[in-house]
Amino acid sequence: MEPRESFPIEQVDTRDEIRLDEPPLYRVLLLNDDYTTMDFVVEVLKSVFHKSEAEATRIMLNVHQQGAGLCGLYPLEIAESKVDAVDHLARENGFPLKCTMERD
Ligand code: TYC
Repeated sequence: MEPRESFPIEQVDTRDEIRLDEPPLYRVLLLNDDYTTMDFVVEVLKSVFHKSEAEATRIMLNVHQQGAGLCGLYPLEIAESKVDAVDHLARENGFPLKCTMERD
């Protein structure tokens, strides 16, 4: 191991930083389909992801056009609960809407 130079008090050595205090984040994505109504997707984005009407509409249209779209970045358990909430709402309302998550 190379000895390290010392740093003045106001500087921080971040060369080997291990972010113990920051949990990994997960991207929660909505997937497009041909049957779920646009209004329902906007309602889901507002109620589950706390988006404004304008932002929810923007995300919904992006998913509709691109096939999938980002709803947000969350720690594991919050991401899982969002995916579950979308699943339950979709089933309850008879829509095939799918929501997935992946490590950021
Ligand atoms: N493609 C759907 C329609 O034309 C709308 C839609 C948008 C569905 C986003 C799912 O995640 C979705 N009614």
